[in-house]
Amino acid sequence: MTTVSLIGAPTDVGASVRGAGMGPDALRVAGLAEALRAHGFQVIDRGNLSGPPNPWQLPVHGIRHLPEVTAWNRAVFDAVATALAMGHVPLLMGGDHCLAIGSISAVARQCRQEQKNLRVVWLDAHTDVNTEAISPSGNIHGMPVACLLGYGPPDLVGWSGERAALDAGSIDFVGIRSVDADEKQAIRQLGLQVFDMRHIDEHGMRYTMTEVLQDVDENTHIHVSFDLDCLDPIEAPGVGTGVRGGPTYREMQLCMEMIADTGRIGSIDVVEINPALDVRNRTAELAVEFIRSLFGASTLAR
Ligand code: B3U
Ligand code: MN
Ligand code: MN
Repeated sequence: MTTVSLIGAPTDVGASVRGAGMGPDALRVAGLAEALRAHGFQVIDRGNLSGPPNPWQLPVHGIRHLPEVTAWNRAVFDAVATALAMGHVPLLMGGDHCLAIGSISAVARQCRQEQKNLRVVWLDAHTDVNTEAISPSGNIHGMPVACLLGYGPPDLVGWSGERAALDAGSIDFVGIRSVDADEKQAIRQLGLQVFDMRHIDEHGMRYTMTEVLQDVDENTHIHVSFDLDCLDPIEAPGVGTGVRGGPTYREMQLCMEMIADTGRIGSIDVVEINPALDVRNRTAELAVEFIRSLFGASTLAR
């Protein structure tokens, strides 16, 4: 039986808006563990990690809160690595998206040890591929992909054991509609695979996900990094940096169901839920529905 390890990281040190630190409890209140248990999984809630408070300071050399972000990611890296070593599926409950640095670095290290192919599916309105040199804000939740590709402050690079935890070909972005000017150039230079909203409008979510998942085989570990601002803010108002024009509820359900159909989901981040901006915990409840689908709970399944 698959065991899912829930890991709470209650912090917003990488974000532009306060509030994402309440995400783990919002997911608990929305019934995440119960939903997965009802679907036949063993679920262990590891509680919340601890780390430094948010000092709410201005950027230093183009980057905000580097020591705090580093400390939180260290805790996440260790917790995710422990869960993976036990054969569990770690589900990181953020927290803001800077935490994907620790989580995906641990996943990449484990995949290398097990000689598995890692495929990261980055569901987001943003590509998060800024560096301290080009970020317009200095917020590290806009930089995790760059750090994972080997570009970023030395403190946040190389945790997987290699300079780059990921190569550009092993990450696919879905739902993108907000990219900064210099980020666009970085995307082109790196050759990243970005399935933006225009692509989804023109080809549909079904075809898009067929492209994303085309080279998944029995030796693939899929990591889903799910930023709730991927969804249209009409559906998911509880996020700090919502952007109009995202996937609908139905499109996101299909995206999750198609990932589930591969049977290769190995680890997940659920980040950027901001209960301070939400309406009656709707965004956390939505996240729980989508995670159920990601674990295979489509309407007529089983
Ligand atoms: N690209 C902008 C905004 C942003 C990125 N990720 C989020 N917002 N959530 C930045 O600050 O890097
Ligand atoms: Mn993000
Ligand atoms: Mn985002």
